[in-house]
Amino acid sequence: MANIVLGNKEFFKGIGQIKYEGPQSDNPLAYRWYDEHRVIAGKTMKEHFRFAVAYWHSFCGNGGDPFGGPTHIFPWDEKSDAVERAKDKMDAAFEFFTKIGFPYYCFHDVDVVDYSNDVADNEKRLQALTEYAKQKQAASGVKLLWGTANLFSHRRYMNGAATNPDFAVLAHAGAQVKAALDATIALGGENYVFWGGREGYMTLLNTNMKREQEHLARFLHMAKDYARSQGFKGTFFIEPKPCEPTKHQYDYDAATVISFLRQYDLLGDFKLNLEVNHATLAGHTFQHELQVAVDAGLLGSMDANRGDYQNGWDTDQFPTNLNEITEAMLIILEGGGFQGGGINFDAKIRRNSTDPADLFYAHIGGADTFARSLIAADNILQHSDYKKLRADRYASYNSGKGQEFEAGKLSLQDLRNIAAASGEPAVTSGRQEYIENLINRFI
Ligand code: XLS
Ligand code: NI
Ligand code: NI
Repeated sequence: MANIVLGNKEFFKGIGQIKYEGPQSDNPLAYRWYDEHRVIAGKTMKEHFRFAVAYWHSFCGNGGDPFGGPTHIFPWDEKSDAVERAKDKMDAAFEFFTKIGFPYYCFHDVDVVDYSNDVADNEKRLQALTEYAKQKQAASGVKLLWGTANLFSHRRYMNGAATNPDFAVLAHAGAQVKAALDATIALGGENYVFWGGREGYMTLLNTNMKREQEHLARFLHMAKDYARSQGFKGTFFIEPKPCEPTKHQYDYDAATVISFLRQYDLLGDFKLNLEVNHATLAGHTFQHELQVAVDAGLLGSMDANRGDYQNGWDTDQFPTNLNEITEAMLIILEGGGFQGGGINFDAKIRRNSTDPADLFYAHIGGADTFARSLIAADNILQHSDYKKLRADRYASYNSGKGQEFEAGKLSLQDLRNIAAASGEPAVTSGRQEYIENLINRFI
């Protein structure tokens, strides 16, 4: 990565390549834990995480909220021509990817270039930026972890996209997904994401839920068939979320999505992209969602962020909580890692974080949190009795009648006879506090 400034303009002036300096460093623009070459549990940190920058939060999200307009005024947003403006933004994006040293990025179609209401014109715009991105990828070595289409911001999608009661809207969603798939494939994108932000309802009073879900499944099959016909070999991910912006989103949580994929015969091509703050909105821990996906063999990728304990929104803050991420890394490590995906920072700096350096601090902190948690989780798995404590709780199923039960060799009558003969079972502690202390010992 010799040439850091790839365009003809430098957007993040005064900030160079972010390097690993080790835990003793007091340089806020250095990694203290994320050493991409360090090998943990047989893989480098770079391979474990496959960190990605989210185009939307980092280069489009302008700090606006429901109570006020933009606070982040971007120097790449000045030109009047949409394609020229988009190229400036892409220059800034690749400058950032290169300086932060992440191997991947992710985008929605409309993050890359503004869309009009003209399908053919939008295709041309995205193609122009796809060509530009190809050159930037080749020059920087940065790759596309996944692409997606934004089927939730435009007014036409207010009643849903693939689940819209109006077929004309569904057709527009199809046009957008086709173009986004073409771009993803042309850029060697490794995966393609569907987050159904408006695929749900605001009230059941006006909604035919069964028909809408059937339309969603049909739509996903069409997208998958088209991408495969164009040579796409990657994985499709569904990103669950329970609500926001809809009152109820059909892809509520991991378990709901898995049962949907099974019902509509999509398990062969689709896996899950889990997001921390979506899990907590669904009333689950992130660890719960990870475990559900791992147990089904469907942990594809993750969107990293965190919510806020005091409110119930998708606040998309950068992750900093070592305990939470260590518990997550335990599940990811034991589950064998991500299948095709990586860790996309679907997180945004705060409205009042207005220095260009803030975007760097945020990503550095996120990467260091994961790196430190990976080291802790690996140590817990290798040098503590964490796994044994859990396994021992089930020891009674390893032999004798317990084993016969697991093998399906007992009847309900047998259970009754065993209970009557063996009397009241001994009381056994779950030892939660002991295990919690054990985790803290390694952080
Ligand atoms: C919104 C989602 C979104 C997806 C991509 O809550 O997290 O950003 O990741 O469409
Ligand atoms: Ni989200
Ligand atoms: Ni997300």
